[in-house]
Amino acid sequence: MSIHSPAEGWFRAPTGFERAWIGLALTWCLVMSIAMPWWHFKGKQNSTGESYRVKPMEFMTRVESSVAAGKVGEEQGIPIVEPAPGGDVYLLAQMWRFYPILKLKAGQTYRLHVSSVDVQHGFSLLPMNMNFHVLPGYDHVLTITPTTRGTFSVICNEFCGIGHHQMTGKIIVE
Ligand SMILES: [Cu+2]
Repeated sequence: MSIHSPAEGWFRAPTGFERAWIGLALTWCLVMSIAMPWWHFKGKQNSTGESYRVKPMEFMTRVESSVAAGKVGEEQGIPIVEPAPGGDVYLLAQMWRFYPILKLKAGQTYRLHVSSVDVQHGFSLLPMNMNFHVLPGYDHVLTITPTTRGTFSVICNEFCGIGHHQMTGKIIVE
């Protein structure tokens, strides 16, 4: 609380550069306020927020049956799964790995289900700029259409314990 009120006529309207900067900042605030919701609907990398409750062991069962149905190979003990184009794809995050390795076809659309069986993990697809939370108890469905062929790394970007730095996965697009 101030003891004295400011003298009459203390206010001085901004002029010159100060006025220009306030104008620029205000304009940018408006641009960002419009851009954020616009990008949410327009940006193809955004999740639609489709998710379902699932018990971790139930999700594990679905992952195992997708592996049994679409296994085409193995790499360092981790199965490589080639799911039917247009179908459901399952990716499990678990301390400290992503399971299995996925082999997808460019131009085909898939429903990628991601979930965790233990703690919170992160799904970060490199070198694309895609980041999603992977939470136990939630089956997060990402509708994806790979367009670029190659091998992509999936890394966990949510600190999940001692082996966090080793938690990587792989998606192959042909
Ligand atoms: Cu992690």
